[in-house]
Amino acid sequence: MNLETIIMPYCHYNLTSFLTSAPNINYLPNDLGIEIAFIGRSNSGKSSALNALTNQKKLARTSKTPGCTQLINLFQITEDYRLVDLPGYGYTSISKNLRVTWEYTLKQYLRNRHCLQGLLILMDIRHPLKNLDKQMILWAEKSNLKILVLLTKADKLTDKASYKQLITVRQEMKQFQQIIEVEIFSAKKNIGINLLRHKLDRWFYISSQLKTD
Ligand SMILES: Nc1nc2c(ncn2[C@@H]2O[C@H](COP(=O)(O)OP(=O)(O)OP(=O)(O)O)[C@@H](O)[C@H]2O)c(=O)[nH]1
Ligand SMILES: [Mg+2]
Repeated sequence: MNLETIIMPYCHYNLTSFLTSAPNINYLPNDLGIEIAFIGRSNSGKSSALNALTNQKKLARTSKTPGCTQLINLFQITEDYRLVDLPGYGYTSISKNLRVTWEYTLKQYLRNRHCLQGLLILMDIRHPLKNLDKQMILWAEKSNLKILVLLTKADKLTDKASYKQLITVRQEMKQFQQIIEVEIFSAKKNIGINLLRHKLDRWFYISSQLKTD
């Protein structure tokens, strides 16, 4: 066990509870503490990943119909640590106006929310790295956010095909400035969940240390 493992506080993700919802960034709670957000295309499995992480079936609403999450939903792990479930982007069945407005809201959120420290970018393992995914990575890099890409619904592919996609996406990440980690994930089959918990522990810990310096 290394020193970091000993001193790093462990977050009790299973104690996470709903805090509030906001239609846009003007309605968010005070910009204090530390936030980590789940972002990704509509239907990529953001809300399901949050439920798997917190080991709660119905904390965030999920649906097989894309566009299920329509508000910025905030959940608190502790008073200072929050998880944010964002509506998905790239959902073609809503009006172009609504889509553009939402994409603008996301940009504002990534750019102006100071307590936002990390972004989990979820992509369906069968359709990774669409243009809007790349756009989010570029915005996140501009705001100096920590980034982890999760290739979701890995249970839909064989192990071999999942691994092949993982290698391909890791290779494609080299086009970005920072080193971006990519992992395989499945909320359904509990793949990658402990790894995600460790990653978040680390992000919350590092961010809280930076804030107190
Ligand atoms: N097979 C499989 N299905 C999944 C997994 N994760 C999510 N799903 C399914 O994918 C659909 C969308 O999941 P959500 O978690 O609602 O996706 P979302 O990204 O929050 O969607 P929006 O809120 O609409 O943007 C649901 O039918 C889920 O049951 C997974 O790991 N494996
Ligand atoms: Mg959702």
